[in-house]
Amino acid sequence: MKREISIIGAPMDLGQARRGVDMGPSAIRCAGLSERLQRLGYEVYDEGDIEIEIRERAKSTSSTHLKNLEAVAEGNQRLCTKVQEVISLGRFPLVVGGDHSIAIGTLAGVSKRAENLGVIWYDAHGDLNTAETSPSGNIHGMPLAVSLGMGHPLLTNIGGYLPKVKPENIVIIGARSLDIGEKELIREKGIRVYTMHEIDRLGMTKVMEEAISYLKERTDHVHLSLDLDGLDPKEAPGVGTPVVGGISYRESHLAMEMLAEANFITSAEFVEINPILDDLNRTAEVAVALVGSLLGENLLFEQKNLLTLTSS
Ligand code: HAR
Ligand code: MN
Ligand code: MN
Ligand code: MN
Repeated sequence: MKREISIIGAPMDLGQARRGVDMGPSAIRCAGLSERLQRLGYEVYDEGDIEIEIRERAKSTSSTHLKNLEAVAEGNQRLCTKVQEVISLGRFPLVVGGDHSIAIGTLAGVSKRAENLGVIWYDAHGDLNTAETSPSGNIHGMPLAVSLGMGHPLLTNIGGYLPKVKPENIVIIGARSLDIGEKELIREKGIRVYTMHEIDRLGMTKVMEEAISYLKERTDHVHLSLDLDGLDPKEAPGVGTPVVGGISYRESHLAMEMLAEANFITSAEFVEINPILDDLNRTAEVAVALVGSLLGENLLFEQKNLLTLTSS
């Protein structure tokens, strides 16, 4: 039984405009990520950071309003390759960011082995914009659309195939800021979304029960993409695009613990941690605590609930 995890840092800040999110991988390491996982009994390999161009050299060269398009695409291709390498070694890929545009590379890397990749998108946003619908030109608002095969070919073709995920295999949790084009796409494609309304109404327990059984029925691997802005900014302030009225710290732990119990997550990423917008290193600490819960930490049964991590 493999219990090996590879941490991959993706210090990407080119998918959005604010400085500092490229320091996310460092912040999350400072918050004790490896140690936390080692204490749980995993074999942890820190793969270091993939190379990302610095902002000062990354301006788009082609005629597009997508910011830093080529540099975002190159970084994501490298991330895709690294994720595939880790998977081929039988290890669980845990990607830490970096802005959410890195999900393009992560999903390209993890979906290759899957017939039916499932994706849990834990986020205040849908990240379902295309070049046509994006209000900002920020690629971190687009990775889920790109993974559906919609968007600029430099992004959709990463990994050499498309699409990476089918709309019916996606569950979005925590949405409370969706653009008009994103809402249209959700309706048109029939993407399952639990907005804050459903979380308030049903409670996180029911939301997670439904999400888990929905994905268990139709997918063979499940990736968790957790944007820290899915949480309420009172509890996770170090993010570039905070939206009030978010998921609580406790609800998020519950969600992660239920995923650990379901034992079906085969890759994960934690993104949008920006230490220069943070209250000390609080948001990275929240991320590390959530990773712990996701990977089986439980106060009473610490060693009993480890994911089997039977991948490939
Ligand atoms: N929807 C907006 C846009 O496309 C905002 C995206 C916000 N950013 C994120 N993604 N953090 O989850 O620009
Ligand atoms: Mn940078
Ligand atoms: Mn996001
Ligand atoms: Mn977000």
